[in-house]
Formats: sequence, structure tokens, C-alpha cells
Amino acid sequence: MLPGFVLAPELNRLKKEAEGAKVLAFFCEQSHTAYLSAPISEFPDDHPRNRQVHSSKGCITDDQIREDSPLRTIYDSQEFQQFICTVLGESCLFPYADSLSSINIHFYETGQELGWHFDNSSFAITLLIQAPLAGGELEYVRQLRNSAKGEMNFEGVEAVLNGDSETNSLSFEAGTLVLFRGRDTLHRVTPVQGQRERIQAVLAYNTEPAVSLSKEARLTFFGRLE
Ligand SMILES: O=C(O)CCC(=O)C(=O)O
Ligand SMILES: [Fe+2]
Repeated sequence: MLPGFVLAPELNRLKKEAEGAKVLAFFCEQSHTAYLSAPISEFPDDHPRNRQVHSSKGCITDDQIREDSPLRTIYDSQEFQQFICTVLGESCLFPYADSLSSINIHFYETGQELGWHFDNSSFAITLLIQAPLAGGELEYVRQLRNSAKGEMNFEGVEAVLNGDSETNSLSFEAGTLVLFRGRDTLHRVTPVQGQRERIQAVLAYNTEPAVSLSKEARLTFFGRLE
């Protein structure tokens, strides 16, 4: 976590920009598995591989973000990309090839949340634009599975879904840049409480050129392909 990555004047500009673009946001309610893949018939519905969790939020896409947005300045910056590469041990970063996926802004209104899941991508970069009054925390259990070895740890996931596990929780101030590896760390955003919505920018890169987000994922998250 890097608190104060964006300071008050630019943060206010970002907040205004996000609030202005919110009318364009695609709001959706979904249920999905913690593994973000469709249920499989080999297991019953209440098995941790198949159990459904709930997510609801709004999202605006890269093509809806202004050319002169500070988010774009950060995203395109060679210095920033170099910094991320150094921290993550990557050699080069590339934007998504499709017009929607590189920079997103997520809106979580009162009661909205992101259910427990493991990410598909190996790393995620977020910038909190507006913190909620309460709730909306990033809750996680570190290294709960080992996807590289194909270990799914159903028992461990079930305990978390049942609320029987110790978890960690992060709440951070607006302006904080957060880097995390969510592929093996189970995580969620807890329901937002109070009247101030959580506004979160997501800066998504690839480590290979010319990669688009899958059609299924674009339809699910954005409601359209382009
Ligand atoms: O909003 C956050 O802090 C986490 C978002 C997240 O887990 C995701 O986009 O996969
Ligand atoms: Fe995630």
C-alpha cells in the first residue's frame, strides 16, 4: 500500500471526473464461484468449488475515461510502469488490446460488494479515489491455494466462505495505491456501509503485447464487447 500516492488537488479532480462519468457506469449484480469459473457437475452445488457468492457494483471502461484524465497520465507513464516492473519482477507491461479493459473505475454504492474470489491475473493495481464511510474493506486470506501446482484447497476455501477462518482486513484512505497478488490469495470487498460510495480505479496491464480481455469477461464486467 502506498498512501498519498495521489495528493488532494489531483484527487479532487479525479473524484469530480468519476462522479461526472458515473451516469455511464454499467451496474450489475452477479453470482459467481470463488474460482471465477463456471460450476462443474462433478461436485454438488454446495461444494466450495461450486458455491455461489454475490457481487454488485458499477463500472466504467477505458473508452469512457477522458484523454486528459490524471489516471491516463499515471497509466501511460514510463516511470510508473518501470516502478511496477521493478516491484513485481516483470520485464515489460502492455495495455490491453481491447478498448475497454486497461483503465476502469468501479463504483460501490451502499450495500454493494465484491464476493470472495481468486483473481485470474497474477497482479492487480488499484487506486482508491473515494473511501466509503464504513465497510468496503479489502478482506483477504494470504496464499490460500497454490494455482501453479493445481492445488485448489477446497477445505480452506470452505472455511472462509463459512466465516470460520481468520482473515485480514485493509481499509485505506483515498489516494492510496495498492498492489496485490490475488491469484492465490482469496479476497473480497466487504459491503459498503453509509451514504458515501467507494470509488476505486483499477489499472490493468498485461505482461505480453496484443492481449485482449476474454469476451466472456468483457460481457460479464462491462455488459458489452466494445
Ligand atoms: O476493489 C478492490 O480493492 C479489489 C478489486 C478486486 O479484487 C478485483 O477487481 O478483482
Ligand atoms: Fe480481485
